[in-house]
Amino acid sequence: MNKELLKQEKLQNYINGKWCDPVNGQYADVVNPATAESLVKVPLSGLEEVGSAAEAARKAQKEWALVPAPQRAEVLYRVGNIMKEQKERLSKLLTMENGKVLEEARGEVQEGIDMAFYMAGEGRRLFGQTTPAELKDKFAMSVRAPVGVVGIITPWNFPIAIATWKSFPAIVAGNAVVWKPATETPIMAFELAKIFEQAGLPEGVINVVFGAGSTVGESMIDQKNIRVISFTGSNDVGRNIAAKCGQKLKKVSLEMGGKNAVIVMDDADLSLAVEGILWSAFGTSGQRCTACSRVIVHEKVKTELEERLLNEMAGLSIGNGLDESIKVGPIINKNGLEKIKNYIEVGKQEGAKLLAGGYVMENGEHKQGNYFAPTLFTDVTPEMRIAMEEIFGPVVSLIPVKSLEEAIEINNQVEYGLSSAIFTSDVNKVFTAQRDLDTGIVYVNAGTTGAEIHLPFGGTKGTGNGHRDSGVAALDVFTEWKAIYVDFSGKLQRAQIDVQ
Ligand code: UN1
Repeated sequence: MNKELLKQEKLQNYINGKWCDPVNGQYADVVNPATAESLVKVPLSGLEEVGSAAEAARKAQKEWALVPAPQRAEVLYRVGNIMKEQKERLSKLLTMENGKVLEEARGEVQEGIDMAFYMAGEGRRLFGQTTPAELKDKFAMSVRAPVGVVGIITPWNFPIAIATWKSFPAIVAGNAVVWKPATETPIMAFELAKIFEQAGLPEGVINVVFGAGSTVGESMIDQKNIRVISFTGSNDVGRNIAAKCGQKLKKVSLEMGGKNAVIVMDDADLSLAVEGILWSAFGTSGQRCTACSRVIVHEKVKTELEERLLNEMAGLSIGNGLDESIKVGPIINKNGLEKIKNYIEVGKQEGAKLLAGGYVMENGEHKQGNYFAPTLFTDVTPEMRIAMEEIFGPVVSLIPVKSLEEAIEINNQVEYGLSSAIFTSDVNKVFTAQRDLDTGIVYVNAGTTGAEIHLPFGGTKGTGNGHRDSGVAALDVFTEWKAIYVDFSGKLQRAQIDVQ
């Protein structure tokens, strides 16, 4: 690791404002997926740290909730400014630990900066409502109250942006946080904790515990003090968290997979559609929840779209994202690579036609890292597994259709509902699609990725459990509504009874 970018050889947990080594002395290697180089060691903490973090958070939260929200927000303004100053360094570190190309890494850090300023603004809003009471000389209002201590569990594919989506609204709303980042990409978490420290966030308001889901994550669910779990990650893990939190009546917000489609109608601007598909399918090597993994194309333009896509795909440069000429970076690890490889076999066996890619790149400059060639299947039918299941890699399946109705039906028949997109020049089709596409995010004449932070982020069906990250909606996860009645009549007035 370049010492100018990161001095530490071993990361530490951040608990109650102190940096500490894991009690059990255990670590894992953090590996650059582009080069297989070991970057740093990450603690594999045990239950003890989770207990200390939850206790520190419980104590800190009491004081923090009493700090006026506009003052809490001042910390976030400082966090945003420090992130801005450090944007280039953070982006490089992000590319090194996650593999996404530098341009996208800068975009992700920017997403965090945007979130800092947006949520800092909430410090002067956090709106509740006043409403007339039904009785004379009585006042009624609702306010947002912090829930207390919140647990956040964040994934490796957006290690800083998603952390900001969850921690910033939690903090501005007066909560304290226990945070378990993904062990594949802990450097962003370590850096963000340092930024919180530098910005003057009181000790214990955020606590970072590095470790595995099966120990640290599970133990967070067991902590009595932790009242909310906000999770982004795989469907299996999310279901397990929801079941366990259900037993304990813990609030849980889940953001999971997607099987997002771009619909291309016969009246679409095909050049634009090709650009949108390339960007949303192969950007981040397809490792976004929002990545396009299906293209539902009108049969009249199918052949032309295939040709154009193949042409453009041939020009994609694949390699180490620190090199600015590279467009597609590596896959996060060998398991990810293996999963994608298996889906290629599944697709072939199901009878889909492989037009491009479909293999691990292992020669020359691709020897060291985990690279998968951008892949295009065609003549895919909606029932095939490659058209239904999340692959999380640079693999796109083309499904031909005869009409908009059929396209929408196919879009909606998967178990996920995160993002969808339509390319068309017909305004009637635009409005029909935006009404009928059953996803939490809909794009018109753009690909399936690129959500902005001030809008709600999340999806329907198997993508989540009804909550949203980002935007004002995020505050619903991290606050409880409190209804307050003030009777200034000086006498007992009974609601529903003493009304004349
Ligand atoms: C994710 O993949 O989980 O909309 C997050 C987007 C990004 C966030 C993706 N702003 O593609």
